[in-house]
Amino acid sequence: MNATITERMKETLVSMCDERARMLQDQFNVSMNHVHALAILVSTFHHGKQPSAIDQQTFAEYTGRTAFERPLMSGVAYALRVLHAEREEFEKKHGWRIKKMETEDQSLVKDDYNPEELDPSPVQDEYAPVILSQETVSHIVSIDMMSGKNLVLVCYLLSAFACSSTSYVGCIWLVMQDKLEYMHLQDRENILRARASGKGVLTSPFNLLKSNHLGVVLTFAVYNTSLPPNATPEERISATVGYLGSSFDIPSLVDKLLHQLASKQTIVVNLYDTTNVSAPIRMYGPDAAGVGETYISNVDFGDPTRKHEMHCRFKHKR
Ligand code: WA2
Repeated sequence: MNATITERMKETLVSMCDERARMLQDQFNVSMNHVHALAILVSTFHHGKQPSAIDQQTFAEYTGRTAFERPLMSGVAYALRVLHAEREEFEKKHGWRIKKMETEDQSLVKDDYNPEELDPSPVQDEYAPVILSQETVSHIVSIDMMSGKNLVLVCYLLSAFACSSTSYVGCIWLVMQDKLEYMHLQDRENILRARASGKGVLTSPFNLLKSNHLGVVLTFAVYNTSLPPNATPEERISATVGYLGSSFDIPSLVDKLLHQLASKQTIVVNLYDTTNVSAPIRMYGPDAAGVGETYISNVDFGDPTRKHEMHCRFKHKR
């Protein structure tokens, strides 16, 4: 008798968890397809037309009006590939400098993030400044999305030589929180992986700029020629003209999704990035250490190099 009840409850948990995992996966998949289509839109109407048929206003309007197609994305943006030799002309044309993600002595703790105060990017081989954005992410326009790496180096150097400054304190804080790696390398890595592979790629979870919410970024490269499907990574890299990216704000958008389903009071849902099996990253839900029986559903976000799982359990103690 008791065994039957337990069995039934388990079945309920399994189907509720699978339903939620499937829904999240499906919404991510349709959102990702639409971001892919936006990369083709930019290729066709920005790079494929002389002069371009897309400016910031057109892009903001189109992406705003089609936001319903991307239910899990908080904003999309397009970053141009700019080589160092092209930088001066690019900055003159746009009337602004390519900025790096943060100033060196600005607090690395992100509470007072102000894009207006960012420093120009130091000399690099190439840059990825954002030139077009949905209004929801307009704060990343002009920022070089490849510029994160410098800060990490500065951080390590400051930590190593114990210079006393706000950056140093910020670095120690980040190192202690284990967030250093997650905050600044992600966009750059995504760009490099997207252009070499020709596929949509995902970052690990990290704190997004401004909102400071945990999120992941999805990136598609835009190429100047229609590459054969079997193009080599080198061919892809040299044909790259820009990067169409999209941010997935996990706490607000997963919450919104789960609220659409009833019985939120019955089960507790956690989402994990389990790419590194020995160090899973909790992306959503409360701390679940030492809780009772948990059911696990796999979630496929379309990037085979990342693994995600949904863990579900009943709320009440049994
Ligand atoms: N978009 C929004 N918020 C962010 C972010 C981002 N990246 N990175 C950190 N916070 C233009 O892959 C190219 C979007 C990056 C694309």
